[in-house]
Amino acid sequence: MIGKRIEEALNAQIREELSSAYLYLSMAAYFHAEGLDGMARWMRLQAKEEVAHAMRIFDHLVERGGRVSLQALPEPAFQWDSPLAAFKAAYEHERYITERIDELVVLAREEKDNAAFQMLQWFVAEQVEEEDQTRKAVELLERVGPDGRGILMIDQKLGARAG
Ligand code: OFO
Repeated sequence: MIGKRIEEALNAQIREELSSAYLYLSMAAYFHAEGLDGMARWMRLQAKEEVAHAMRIFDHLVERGGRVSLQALPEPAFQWDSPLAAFKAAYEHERYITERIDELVVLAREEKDNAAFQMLQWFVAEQVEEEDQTRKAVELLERVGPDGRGILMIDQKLGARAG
């Protein structure tokens, strides 16, 4: 059986993961509207990954006799000034999610909840990848600046992300 504090914190993290999916879907819609279908595809895949992250925690709660309680999601931003601004926002968002995961790890330790602690180790590793991917996209976009041809090349590159 899972403790109340961990149960509440994991439910809050389900909301964070689904909020991430919502944010990235909004970014996908923005990229489609800009004619950047490769970046849109990247974001759509990312949104799917975020739903899978939420489901990992969902399943953990179910398996341990906890109660999943879904919460309202904040409305994501609708528009960004440029592809660079969108990917910067994605990178900042991932840094924020890493902080949330780190706090959960501390809580699991405090509560001596080894099962949650172990489950969260997957997320610790995943966040390294999430930050790395978004930071690399930011670096590429910074390198080309406002050059349209460069942006189209990055669009193609990001659109080739494995699904
Ligand atoms: Fe779930 O890793 Fe991104 O937010």
